[in-house]
Amino acid sequence: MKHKVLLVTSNDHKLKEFQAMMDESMFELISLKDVGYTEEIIEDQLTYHDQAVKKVAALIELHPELIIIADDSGIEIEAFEYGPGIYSARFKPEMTQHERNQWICEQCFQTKQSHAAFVCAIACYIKDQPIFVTVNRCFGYIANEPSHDFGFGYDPIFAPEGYQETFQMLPSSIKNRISHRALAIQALMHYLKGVL
Ligand code: ITT
Repeated sequence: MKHKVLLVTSNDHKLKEFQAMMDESMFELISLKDVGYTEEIIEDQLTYHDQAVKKVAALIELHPELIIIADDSGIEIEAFEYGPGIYSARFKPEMTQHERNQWICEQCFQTKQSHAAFVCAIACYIKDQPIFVTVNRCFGYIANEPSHDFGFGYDPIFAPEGYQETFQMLPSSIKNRISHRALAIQALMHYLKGVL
């Protein structure tokens, strides 16, 4: 029998990546839409860890029998003293994602401070277990210019260590093997297979 896993996210790109990386033979991934949850979960925590736990905790009382997971992620960039980090979803809100990406590239190029890391925390609730959390980083650098004006968030400007191409240009099979989220999902799978 497959275990139902509720993913607490309103980000369709994240949902797609989880769908591609979770072991389908063991788990059936369901989304907030599937359980009809539409409330906004305020992002006011100071760490990826605590924010991921907060997202999971918002759903526990409603669905105590489900496995519940959430992702809190962001990008850390040398030119911004390793911000915006936990504020990545709300960084420079007056700009479109494309303008923001272009501007970040310019700042990194001008200051020659282009080291960066993508970060992903995943929290997981299973009834009668302590909440599991893993926080993983994928290191790399900011490209001199965005690879395209579309894609998932900061993917058009981040190239992982050892690659010339950005995550947006690389095949998803590579991103899904080496990314911050891939590393966190690998740790999650290890935990789930051990505890179930
Ligand atoms: P949920 O909270 O509903 O899951 P969100 O988009 O608000 O969705 P976060 O608060 O975790 O998610 O914000 C993380 C932001 O960092 C996200 O909106 C993207 O802009 C960026 N981000 C995280 N992972 C990324 C990835 O793999 N590729 C590109 N951008 C990413």
